[in-house]
Amino acid sequence: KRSSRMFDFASYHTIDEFSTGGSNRPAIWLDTGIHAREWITQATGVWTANKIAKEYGQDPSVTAILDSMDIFLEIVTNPDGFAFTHSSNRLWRKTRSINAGSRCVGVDPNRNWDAGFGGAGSSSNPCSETYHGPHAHSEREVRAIVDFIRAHGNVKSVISIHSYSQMLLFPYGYRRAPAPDHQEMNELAKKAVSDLAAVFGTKYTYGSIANTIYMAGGTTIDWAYDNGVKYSFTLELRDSGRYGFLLPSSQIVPTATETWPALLDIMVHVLEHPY
Ligand code: PAY
Ligand code: ZN
Repeated sequence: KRSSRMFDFASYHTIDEFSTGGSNRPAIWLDTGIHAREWITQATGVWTANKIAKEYGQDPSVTAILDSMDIFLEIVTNPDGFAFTHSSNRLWRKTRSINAGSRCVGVDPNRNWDAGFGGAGSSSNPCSETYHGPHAHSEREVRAIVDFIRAHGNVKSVISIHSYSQMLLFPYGYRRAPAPDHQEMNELAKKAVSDLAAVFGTKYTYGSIANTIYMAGGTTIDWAYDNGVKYSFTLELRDSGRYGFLLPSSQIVPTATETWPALLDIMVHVLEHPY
């Protein structure tokens, strides 16, 4: 079953749901494109949607996953920002919110979550690329996911897909101290990046956000983790800086193809480690 749900917000949010039945099964949440300019991520989301649908009943892991869990995938997580990267500024990152008292537009939707909100690596300046917003969950794009995950109540994994830097990251971003599940996440990440590299040799680093890329307060996966979603990861897809956000379209299929085994490793681990 592939259905979409419309949320009644000014920007509408479409979520692909992959489910073979049951009611409120344990679920995996995937999002791409929360940062508008990270075009390889929305493209990878589309490829991945097709892959999930195609492999059910073919690939034993996908079949096992969908026989007992549901997958939710939001591809264009920042629709207003994405439209703006097409119409006006290819490198737009944030939402398109009007900021009271400022001429600058937009909030960083990966600094807007209620986990270390306003902390290191976020800015209170509306003109900054990492502006955290007036309060946690001020952005409709963020609030929609918060409400969805809370209402669902059985989300076991959140995977938020960004680019670029070639990294597999996990909590925390808002503090340097290791998360309680650090060791398990580290081992899973190690396996996932090794299976990713096995496809075309693309090298990923892995570790906590704070210790691998930089400190960042108010990120998606820190909120998910602190709200009971144990398996919370962020992928930073290709490349490592040569083209950055302007990754050539010839790399879309290779990027999505190599990312798939890493996603599958995480999803299989979630299936095999119920909690
Ligand atoms: O993905 O949660 C994460 C790590 C922090 C990201 C962030 O700053 O929100 C990392 C950047 C991103 O994907 O937005 C990295 C890219 C290259 C950037 O814009 O600096
Ligand atoms: Zn990003």
